[in-house]
Amino acid sequence: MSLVSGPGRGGITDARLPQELRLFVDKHVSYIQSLDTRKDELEYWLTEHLRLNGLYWGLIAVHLLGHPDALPRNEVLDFVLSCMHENGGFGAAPGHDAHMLYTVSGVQILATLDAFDELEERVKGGRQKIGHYIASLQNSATGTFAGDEWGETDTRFLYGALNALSLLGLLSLVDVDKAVEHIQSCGNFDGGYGNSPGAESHSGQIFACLAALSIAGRLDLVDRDKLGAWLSERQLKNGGLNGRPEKKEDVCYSWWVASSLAMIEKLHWIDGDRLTSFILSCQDPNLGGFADRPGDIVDVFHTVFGIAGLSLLKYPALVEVDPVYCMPLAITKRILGK
Ligand code: 3PZ
Ligand code: ZN
Repeated sequence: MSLVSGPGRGGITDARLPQELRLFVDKHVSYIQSLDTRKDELEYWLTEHLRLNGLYWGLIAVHLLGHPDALPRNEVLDFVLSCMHENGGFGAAPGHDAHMLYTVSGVQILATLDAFDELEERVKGGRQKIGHYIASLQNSATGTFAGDEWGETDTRFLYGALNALSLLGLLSLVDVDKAVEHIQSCGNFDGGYGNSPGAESHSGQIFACLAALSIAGRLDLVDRDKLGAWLSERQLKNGGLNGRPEKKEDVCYSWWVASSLAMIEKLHWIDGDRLTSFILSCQDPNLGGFADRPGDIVDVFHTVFGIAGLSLLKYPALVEVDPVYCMPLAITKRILGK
């Protein structure tokens, strides 16, 4: 049975779907809403160092589920701006040090809320400040980006920088050509990419490198057949995808691998129905949310990437996701004029 077409297919909450093919939309929305109301629980404070990222993951999840107003816009906006520093960077929570990863989440949330004008009203020159913070993290000799002023570089930071700067309309603040050269130097003979020249190919790094090349308009540099073959070998018998050879399947790789395949127009090289079934089997039908694999404990990270994976696979009634930004496609189109 095809999951994406054919007569008589109902919506996502269609009770006629067999239990194992249903997406528990309302459960997932309440799970995400509950994350911010459990402040008396230890886990809430243990994850404080992830708060702004967690908010981005939750916000994107409810948008893709078709419930964009499930989180209170004004509170979200106040919280994001309370994480912003004078230098334009964002921390994970108020009082936490600024870092590239949180700054990217901050920009993605502001973009999703269509709040760049409010940013300017509340922080004079806010967009430029953020842009200059990100640009200050580029090494002009190598094209790479550090996560913070202390140094360590990572292709995830390079991708994050191009992601946020493109949404801000400020890509011209950095040396995109040098960044592209660095990505090329991370390419391997198997068609994939690693975190640094010579490092083993890994799906997470491949996603970061492809998405960065896409933003730079340089997907022409990719060996699509070779990379598509490597990526499609990530699908295991149970339908799930792993991050590299010999590793276990994990719902988040449904996103890193499938979005990479989508960017090179090879998503049809994996079995979408079997991947859909695997992702759905990772839901918690009672609490809501998705785990890394069936039976494990759910978290907001695997929840957004599970839902985003289903969206790429055109699961009925989900909002279409942009494989490069992991945001609703309608929003990135509005901002980037695609
Ligand atoms: C998870 N981070 O380093 S983390 C993350 N992982 O901040 C968030 N799949 O304790 C959550 N593994 C859960 N909520 C896990 C984000 C990691 C990825 C770990 C993971 C996911 C398997 C082991 C790195 C974007 C941003 C960050 C990452 C990847 C992509 C952890 C472990 C690590 C982290 C957080 C919690 C389970 C949630
Ligand atoms: Zn995972």
